[in-house]
Amino acid sequence: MAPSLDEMIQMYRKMLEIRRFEEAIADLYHRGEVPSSAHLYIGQEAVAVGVCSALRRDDYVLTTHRGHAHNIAKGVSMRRLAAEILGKATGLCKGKGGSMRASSLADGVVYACPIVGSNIPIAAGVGLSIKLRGTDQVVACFFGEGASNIGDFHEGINLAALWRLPVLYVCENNLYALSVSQRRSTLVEDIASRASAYGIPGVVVDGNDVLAVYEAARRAVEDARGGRGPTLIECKTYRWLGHHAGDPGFAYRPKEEVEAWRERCPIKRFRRVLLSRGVTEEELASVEEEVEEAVRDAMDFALESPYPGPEELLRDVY
Ligand SMILES: Cc1ncc(C[n+]2csc(CCOP(=O)(O)OP(=O)(O)O)c2C)c(N)n1
Repeated sequence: MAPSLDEMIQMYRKMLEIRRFEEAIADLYHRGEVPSSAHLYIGQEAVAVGVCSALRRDDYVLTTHRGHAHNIAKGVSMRRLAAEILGKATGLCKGKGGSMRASSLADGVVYACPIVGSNIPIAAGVGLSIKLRGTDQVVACFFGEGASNIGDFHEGINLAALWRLPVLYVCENNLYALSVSQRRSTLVEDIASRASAYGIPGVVVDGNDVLAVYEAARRAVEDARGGRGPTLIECKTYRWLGHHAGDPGFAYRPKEEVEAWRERCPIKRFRRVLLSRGVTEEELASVEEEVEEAVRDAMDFALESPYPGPEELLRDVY
Protein backbone atom coordinates (compact mmCIF):
# COMPACT_ATOMS: atom_id res chain seq x y z
CA MET A 1 0.00 0.00 0.00
CA ALA A 2 1.41 3.39 -1.00
CA PRO A 3 1.67 6.10 1.67
CA SER A 4 -1.04 8.78 1.70
CA LEU A 5 -0.24 12.28 0.49
CA ASP A 6 -0.07 13.51 4.10
CA GLU A 7 2.35 10.72 4.95
CA MET A 8 4.45 11.63 1.93
CA ILE A 9 4.64 15.25 3.06
CA GLN A 10 5.83 13.99 6.45
CA MET A 11 8.47 11.91 4.67
CA TYR A 12 9.60 15.01 2.76
CA ARG A 13 9.78 16.91 6.07
CA LYS A 14 11.95 14.21 7.64
CA MET A 15 14.33 14.08 4.67
CA LEU A 16 14.72 17.81 4.82
CA GLU A 17 15.23 17.76 8.60
CA ILE A 18 18.09 15.32 8.09
CA ARG A 19 19.66 17.44 5.32
CA ARG A 20 19.45 20.72 7.26
CA PHE A 21 20.51 19.06 10.51
CA GLU A 22 23.61 17.58 8.89
CA GLU A 23 24.50 20.89 7.22
CA ALA A 24 24.25 22.61 10.60
CA ILE A 25 26.42 19.95 12.26
CA ALA A 26 29.02 20.33 9.48
CA ASP A 27 29.08 24.05 10.16
CA LEU A 28 29.48 23.54 13.93
CA TYR A 29 32.18 20.93 13.30
CA HIS A 30 34.22 23.42 11.27
CA ARG A 31 33.76 25.99 14.06
CA GLY A 32 35.26 23.54 16.57
CA GLU A 33 32.03 22.87 18.48
CA VAL A 34 31.89 19.10 17.85
CA PRO A 35 34.33 17.29 20.17
CA SER A 36 34.55 14.14 17.99
CA SER A 37 34.38 13.29 14.33
CA ALA A 38 31.01 13.44 12.59
CA HIS A 39 30.06 11.14 9.71
CA LEU A 40 27.48 12.98 7.68
CA TYR A 41 24.60 11.41 5.79
CA ILE A 42 23.89 14.03 3.13
CA GLY A 43 22.75 12.32 -0.10
CA GLN A 44 21.40 9.18 1.59
CA GLU A 45 18.25 10.68 3.18
CA ALA A 46 15.79 8.53 1.21
CA VAL A 47 17.10 5.37 2.88
CA ALA A 48 16.62 6.29 6.55
CA VAL A 49 13.26 7.93 5.84
CA GLY A 50 11.95 5.27 3.45
CA VAL A 51 12.69 2.47 5.92
CA CYS A 52 11.65 4.23 9.14
CA SER A 53 8.37 5.38 7.57
CA ALA A 54 7.47 1.71 7.19
CA LEU A 55 8.10 1.07 10.90
CA ARG A 56 5.84 1.56 13.89
CA ARG A 57 6.77 3.71 16.83
CA ASP A 58 7.41 0.59 18.98
CA ASP A 59 9.72 -1.04 16.42
CA TYR A 60 13.48 -0.90 16.81
CA VAL A 61 16.43 0.53 14.89
CA LEU A 62 20.15 -0.18 15.12
CA THR A 63 22.58 2.19 13.46
CA THR A 64 26.27 2.91 12.95
CA HIS A 65 28.86 5.71 13.03
CA ARG A 66 26.69 7.43 10.34
CA GLY A 67 23.58 7.42 12.52
CA HIS A 68 22.19 10.95 13.02
CA ALA A 69 19.69 10.37 10.23
CA HIS A 70 18.31 7.11 11.58
CA ASN A 71 17.66 8.79 14.92
CA ILE A 72 15.81 11.67 13.25
CA ALA A 73 13.84 9.37 10.95
CA LYS A 74 12.78 7.25 13.96
CA GLY A 75 11.43 10.33 15.72
CA VAL A 76 14.21 11.23 18.16
CA SER A 77 14.26 14.86 19.34
CA MET A 78 16.63 16.92 17.18
CA ARG A 79 17.41 19.08 20.24
CA ARG A 80 18.65 16.14 22.30
CA LEU A 81 20.46 14.60 19.32
CA ALA A 82 22.30 17.85 18.59
CA ALA A 83 23.17 18.18 22.29
CA GLU A 84 24.56 14.63 22.27
CA ILE A 85 26.73 15.36 19.24
CA LEU A 86 28.12 18.44 21.01
CA GLY A 87 28.82 16.35 24.14
CA LYS A 88 26.33 18.23 26.31
CA ALA A 89 24.59 17.02 29.50
CA THR A 90 21.15 17.43 27.87
CA GLY A 91 22.08 14.96 25.11
CA LEU A 92 20.41 11.61 24.48
CA CYS A 93 23.24 9.81 26.33
CA LYS A 94 24.10 12.73 28.64
CA GLY A 95 26.83 13.73 26.21
CA LYS A 96 28.80 10.54 26.83
CA GLY A 97 28.10 8.88 23.50
CA GLY A 98 28.72 11.69 21.05
CA SER A 99 28.05 11.63 17.33
CA MET A 100 28.92 7.99 16.72
CA ARG A 101 27.00 6.48 19.64
CA ALA A 102 23.92 8.70 19.72
CA SER A 103 20.91 6.51 20.40
CA SER A 104 17.64 6.65 22.30
CA LEU A 105 16.10 3.48 23.69
CA ALA A 106 12.90 5.38 24.53
CA ASP A 107 12.43 6.01 20.78
CA GLY A 108 13.45 2.49 19.78
CA VAL A 109 16.99 3.38 18.65
CA VAL A 110 18.64 0.60 20.58
CA TYR A 111 22.24 0.81 19.50
CA ALA A 112 24.64 2.98 17.55
CA CYS A 113 28.25 1.98 17.25
CA PRO A 114 31.26 2.74 15.04
CA ILE A 115 32.59 -0.83 15.26
CA VAL A 116 31.76 -1.69 11.66
CA GLY A 117 29.36 -4.63 11.35
CA SER A 118 28.89 -5.02 15.11
CA ASN A 119 25.20 -4.14 14.98
CA ILE A 120 24.37 -7.04 12.62
CA PRO A 121 24.49 -9.88 15.20
CA ILE A 122 23.12 -7.54 17.87
CA ALA A 123 20.06 -6.98 15.65
CA ALA A 124 19.59 -10.74 15.62
CA GLY A 125 19.65 -10.57 19.43
CA VAL A 126 17.00 -7.86 19.42
CA GLY A 127 14.97 -9.99 17.01
CA LEU A 128 15.32 -12.98 19.35
CA SER A 129 14.12 -10.85 22.27
CA ILE A 130 11.03 -9.88 20.23
CA LYS A 131 10.38 -13.51 19.41
CA LEU A 132 10.78 -14.67 23.01
CA ARG A 133 8.51 -11.88 24.27
CA GLY A 134 5.94 -12.86 21.65
CA THR A 135 5.25 -9.35 20.32
CA ASP A 136 4.90 -8.47 16.64
CA GLN A 137 7.59 -5.79 16.66
CA VAL A 138 10.38 -5.70 14.07
CA VAL A 139 13.93 -4.37 14.06
CA ALA A 140 15.72 -2.53 11.23
CA CYS A 141 19.50 -2.76 11.17
CA PHE A 142 21.36 -0.22 8.99
CA PHE A 143 24.95 -0.71 7.81
CA GLY A 144 27.19 0.11 4.86
CA GLU A 145 28.45 -2.17 2.08
CA GLY A 146 31.83 -2.17 3.85
CA ALA A 147 30.22 -3.94 6.81
CA SER A 148 29.02 -6.71 4.50
CA ASN A 149 32.64 -7.92 4.27
CA ILE A 150 32.96 -8.28 8.04
CA GLY A 151 32.50 -11.71 9.68
CA ASP A 152 29.66 -10.37 11.84
CA PHE A 153 27.55 -10.01 8.67
CA HIS A 154 27.67 -13.75 8.04
CA GLU A 155 27.15 -14.81 11.65
CA GLY A 156 24.36 -12.33 12.34
CA ILE A 157 22.31 -12.82 9.19
CA ASN A 158 22.72 -16.59 9.20
CA LEU A 159 21.36 -16.81 12.74
CA ALA A 160 18.49 -14.38 12.07
CA ALA A 161 17.57 -16.41 8.98
CA LEU A 162 17.79 -19.77 10.75
CA TRP A 163 15.54 -18.66 13.60
CA ARG A 164 13.22 -16.64 11.31
CA LEU A 165 13.80 -13.51 13.38
CA PRO A 166 11.90 -10.29 12.55
CA VAL A 167 14.86 -8.29 11.23
CA LEU A 168 15.25 -5.95 8.23
CA TYR A 169 18.90 -5.90 7.23
CA VAL A 170 19.37 -2.62 5.35
CA CYS A 171 22.65 -2.27 3.47
CA GLU A 172 23.23 1.36 2.47
CA ASN A 173 25.55 0.87 -0.46
CA ASN A 174 27.14 4.30 -0.91
CA LEU A 175 29.93 2.69 -2.98
CA TYR A 176 32.78 3.57 -0.59
CA ALA A 177 33.94 2.21 2.75
CA LEU A 178 36.12 5.07 3.91
CA SER A 179 38.36 5.53 0.81
CA VAL A 180 37.90 2.00 -0.57
CA SER A 181 35.50 1.68 -3.48
CA GLN A 182 33.27 -1.36 -3.69
CA ARG A 183 35.10 -2.40 -6.88
CA ARG A 184 38.34 -2.75 -4.91
CA SER A 185 36.84 -4.80 -2.07
CA THR A 186 34.08 -6.97 -3.48
CA LEU A 187 33.58 -9.03 -6.63
CA VAL A 188 29.80 -9.28 -6.48
CA GLU A 189 27.87 -6.38 -8.00
CA ASP A 190 24.92 -6.60 -5.62
CA ILE A 191 25.42 -7.09 -1.89
CA ALA A 192 21.78 -8.29 -1.83
CA SER A 193 22.82 -11.37 -3.85
CA ARG A 194 24.48 -12.65 -0.67
CA ALA A 195 21.01 -13.20 0.82
CA SER A 196 20.74 -16.47 -1.14
CA ALA A 197 23.56 -17.87 1.01
CA TYR A 198 21.24 -17.56 4.01
CA GLY A 199 18.02 -18.65 2.34
CA ILE A 200 16.32 -15.28 2.71
CA PRO A 201 15.04 -12.72 0.18
CA GLY A 202 17.56 -10.17 -1.11
CA VAL A 203 16.22 -7.01 -2.71
CA VAL A 204 18.06 -4.28 -4.63
CA VAL A 205 16.43 -0.88 -4.56
CA ASP A 206 17.20 2.65 -5.81
CA GLY A 207 18.30 4.20 -2.53
CA ASN A 208 17.67 7.73 -3.80
CA ASP A 209 13.97 7.03 -4.39
CA VAL A 210 12.21 7.28 -1.04
CA LEU A 211 9.00 5.66 -2.29
CA ALA A 212 10.90 2.67 -3.70
CA VAL A 213 12.76 2.25 -0.40
CA TYR A 214 9.48 2.56 1.52
CA GLU A 215 7.83 -0.12 -0.61
CA ALA A 216 10.75 -2.56 -0.19
CA ALA A 217 10.77 -1.93 3.57
CA ARG A 218 6.99 -2.29 3.82
CA ARG A 219 7.12 -5.76 2.24
CA ALA A 220 10.02 -6.81 4.44
CA VAL A 221 8.16 -5.57 7.54
CA GLU A 222 5.09 -7.56 6.50
CA ASP A 223 7.22 -10.72 6.20
CA ALA A 224 8.99 -10.07 9.50
CA ARG A 225 5.75 -9.43 11.43
CA GLY A 226 4.21 -12.49 9.81
CA GLY A 227 6.96 -14.76 11.20
CA ARG A 228 8.61 -15.29 7.79
CA GLY A 229 11.99 -13.98 8.93
CA PRO A 230 14.50 -11.42 7.72
CA THR A 231 15.06 -9.68 4.38
CA LEU A 232 18.29 -8.15 3.12
CA ILE A 233 17.52 -4.85 1.39
CA GLU A 234 20.36 -3.19 -0.51
CA CYS A 235 19.82 0.52 -1.18
CA LYS A 236 22.11 1.90 -3.91
CA THR A 237 23.01 5.44 -2.93
CA TYR A 238 25.94 7.83 -2.43
CA ARG A 239 27.36 10.04 0.28
CA TRP A 240 27.97 13.50 -1.12
CA LEU A 241 30.62 14.52 1.40
CA GLY A 242 33.76 12.88 2.71
CA HIS A 243 33.79 9.86 5.00
CA HIS A 244 33.63 12.25 7.97
CA ALA A 245 33.29 16.00 8.28
CA GLY A 246 37.07 16.50 8.21
CA ASP A 247 37.56 14.57 4.94
CA PRO A 248 37.14 16.63 1.75
CA GLY A 249 36.19 13.37 0.00
CA PHE A 250 37.85 14.10 -3.34
CA ALA A 251 41.21 12.31 -3.02
CA TYR A 252 39.71 8.92 -3.86
CA ARG A 253 36.57 9.83 -5.84
CA PRO A 254 36.41 11.48 -9.26
CA LYS A 255 34.78 14.93 -9.09
CA GLU A 256 32.51 13.97 -12.00
CA GLU A 257 31.20 10.97 -10.06
CA VAL A 258 30.33 13.13 -7.05
CA GLU A 259 28.66 15.70 -9.32
CA ALA A 260 26.64 13.03 -11.14
CA TRP A 261 25.25 11.74 -7.85
CA ARG A 262 24.48 15.25 -6.62
CA GLU A 263 22.31 15.58 -9.71
CA ARG A 264 20.28 12.66 -8.38
CA CYS A 265 19.42 14.45 -5.14
CA PRO A 266 16.79 12.34 -3.35
CA ILE A 267 15.11 15.40 -1.85
CA LYS A 268 14.77 17.41 -5.06
CA ARG A 269 13.53 14.30 -6.78
CA PHE A 270 10.84 13.65 -4.16
CA ARG A 271 9.87 17.34 -4.21
CA ARG A 272 9.09 16.97 -7.93
CA VAL A 273 6.98 13.88 -7.20
CA LEU A 274 4.97 15.76 -4.57
CA LEU A 275 4.36 18.67 -6.94
CA SER A 276 3.20 16.26 -9.64
CA ARG A 277 0.69 14.76 -7.15
CA GLY A 278 -0.90 18.13 -6.45
CA VAL A 279 1.01 19.44 -3.43
CA THR A 280 1.50 23.18 -3.91
CA GLU A 281 4.72 25.21 -3.86
CA GLU A 282 3.28 27.15 -0.89
CA GLU A 283 2.71 23.96 1.15
CA LEU A 284 6.27 22.81 0.50
CA ALA A 285 7.71 26.24 1.23
CA SER A 286 5.98 26.29 4.61
CA VAL A 287 7.38 22.83 5.45
CA GLU A 288 10.83 24.07 4.42
CA GLU A 289 10.53 27.14 6.65
CA GLU A 290 9.36 25.07 9.64
CA VAL A 291 12.28 22.67 9.18
CA GLU A 292 14.82 25.53 9.05
CA GLU A 293 13.36 26.90 12.27
CA ALA A 294 13.31 23.51 14.05
CA VAL A 295 16.95 22.85 13.12
CA ARG A 296 18.01 26.34 14.25
CA ASP A 297 16.20 25.76 17.54
CA ALA A 298 17.92 22.37 18.01
CA MET A 299 21.38 23.85 17.43
CA ASP A 300 20.70 26.80 19.78
CA PHE A 301 19.49 24.38 22.46
CA ALA A 302 22.64 22.27 22.07
CA LEU A 303 25.00 25.26 22.07
CA GLU A 304 23.37 26.78 25.17
CA SER A 305 23.32 23.49 27.12
CA PRO A 306 26.02 22.80 29.77
CA TYR A 307 28.70 20.15 29.51
CA PRO A 308 28.39 17.29 32.03
CA GLY A 309 30.22 17.96 35.30
CA PRO A 310 33.15 15.87 36.66
CA GLU A 311 30.72 14.04 38.98
CA GLU A 312 29.31 12.37 35.82
CA LEU A 313 32.64 10.80 34.91
CA LEU A 314 32.11 7.38 36.47
CA ARG A 315 28.31 7.31 36.43
CA ASP A 316 26.79 4.89 33.82
CA VAL A 317 30.14 3.11 33.53
CA TYR A 318 30.00 -0.66 33.92
C1 LIG B 1 35.65 -3.39 12.76
C2 LIG B 1 36.09 -2.06 12.21
N1 LIG B 1 37.02 -2.01 11.24
C3 LIG B 1 37.44 -0.81 10.73
C4 LIG B 1 36.90 0.35 11.22
C5 LIG B 1 37.33 1.70 10.62
N2 LIG B 1 36.22 2.23 9.81
C6 LIG B 1 35.36 3.13 10.30
S1 LIG B 1 34.14 3.48 9.25
C7 LIG B 1 34.76 2.46 8.07
C8 LIG B 1 34.12 2.31 6.73
C9 LIG B 1 32.75 1.72 6.84
O1 LIG B 1 32.18 1.63 5.57
P1 LIG B 1 30.70 1.17 5.37
O2 LIG B 1 30.40 0.02 6.27
O3 LIG B 1 30.47 0.99 3.92
O4 LIG B 1 29.83 2.41 5.93
P2 LIG B 1 29.85 3.94 5.45
O5 LIG B 1 30.95 4.63 6.23
O6 LIG B 1 30.04 3.98 3.99
O7 LIG B 1 28.51 4.48 5.88
C10 LIG B 1 35.92 1.83 8.54
C11 LIG B 1 36.73 0.86 7.77
C12 LIG B 1 35.96 0.27 12.26
N3 LIG B 1 35.40 1.36 12.78
N4 LIG B 1 35.54 -0.94 12.71
